[in-house]
Amino acid sequence: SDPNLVERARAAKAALGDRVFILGHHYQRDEVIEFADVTGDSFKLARDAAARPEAEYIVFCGVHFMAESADILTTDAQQVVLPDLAAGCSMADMATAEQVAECWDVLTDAGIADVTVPVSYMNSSADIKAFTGKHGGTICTSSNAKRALEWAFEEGAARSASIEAAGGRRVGEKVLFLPDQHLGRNTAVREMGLSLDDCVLYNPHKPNGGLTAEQLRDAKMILWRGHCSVHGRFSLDSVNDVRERIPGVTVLVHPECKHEVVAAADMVGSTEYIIKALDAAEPGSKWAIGTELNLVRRLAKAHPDKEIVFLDRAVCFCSTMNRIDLPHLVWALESLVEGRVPNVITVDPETEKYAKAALDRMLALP
Ligand code: CIZ
Ligand code: SF4
Repeated sequence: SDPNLVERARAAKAALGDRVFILGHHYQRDEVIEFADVTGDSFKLARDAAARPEAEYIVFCGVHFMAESADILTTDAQQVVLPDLAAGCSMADMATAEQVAECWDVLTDAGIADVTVPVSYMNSSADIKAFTGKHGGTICTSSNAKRALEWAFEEGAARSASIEAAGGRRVGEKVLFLPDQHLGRNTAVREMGLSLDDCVLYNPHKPNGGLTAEQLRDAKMILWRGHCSVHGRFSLDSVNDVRERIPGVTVLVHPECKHEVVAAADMVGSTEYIIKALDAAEPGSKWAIGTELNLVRRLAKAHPDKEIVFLDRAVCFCSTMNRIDLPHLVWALESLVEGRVPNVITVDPETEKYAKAALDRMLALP
């Protein structure tokens, strides 16, 4: 990268000292990661930011929903800066507050809202987290999705039992999983022993989600029709192809991948899990990794004694993550040095209150 920009970033960071704390998501470019005080997945970063109350400015090198979570978990005095406001997340954008409110009306009409517990993936807007908190649900990450689902089904069963005790008709408990259908389906089927038929797909672009009231009543998992445009691109062909190219390869994928990809892989886990697995891997071992390309390339560089390849032949960056580049970071830092706070991400107090309730529920999971 441009040595002049590297120099300017260094100078601005030094001028700000402890007043600024720079967070770098694992999927960020190397030129940005170089300036991060900590790296991590979205949840770890939000917690790291909360552990630095003395930092006035949190510069979040990641995407919009992550900056929102950092704002929710940090003090009111701290300001969260997103170096490019166009750094959104296509998955988070697939569930809007209006669509989710409409879905809840559909579940209410089908007579199942009372026994449905929402579980929302960290990769969702603050509005969706607030919806989840309002309806007594929880947030989950790709590391604790199983525990979140176990809790939610127990919670739903308790709600169902109390309706029955009050003389109502018994309806089986359900989870509404937002917004990533793949994480929801993979966790339900791989880790909870549910079948694919226990899951239905709610399509927010169709009347009643494209489902009949009967389908909704019979379902155990109601999956929102959202997905990650990056992880969703890996296919069964990518897995078969890499096994042919590299005999003995271990295929390790993120649970945001499609069910058939996860079913064909050898190992499945979050970004933090992937990083740890490669740290622990034997020298000479061969790996094909199904997650974002910046991270895979960085891991390949960090482990020259292992053969680490990207799962697909085509390149597959997260285009919105990549919007945060060195020029944007320099601009944000130099603005702060000049006393202007650019691109502040704030969540309104009402939304924050309910979103925090859902996040706290996750933190209290057994
Ligand atoms: O796919 C993503 O954006 C991930 C894994 C985010 C995160 O860190 O939770
Ligand atoms: Fe969103 Fe996928 Fe990009 Fe993550 S990798 S920020 S889920 S689009």
